[in-house]
Amino acid sequence: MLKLNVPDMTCGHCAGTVTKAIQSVDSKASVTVDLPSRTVSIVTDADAAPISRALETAGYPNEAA
Ligand SMILES: [Cu+2]
Repeated sequence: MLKLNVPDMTCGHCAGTVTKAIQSVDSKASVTVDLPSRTVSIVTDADAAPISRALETAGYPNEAA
C-alpha cells in the first residue's frame, strides 16, 4: 500500500480529482482519502512514481507519508 501526503487536498471535490488521477494510472486502484489529515492510502500494483506524477499533473503536489 502507498500512503501519500497531499497538502492541497481540502474538500470533497479535491478528493474526487485525486482519486481520478490515481485511477488514470491504475483503474483497479483502491483509493482511500482522509481529508482531515490530507493523506491518501492507495492499494495498487502500480509503481509510486507514476502515481505521484499523475497527482502532480492534476495540481496536487505530494510526498510519501
Ligand atoms: Cu477541494
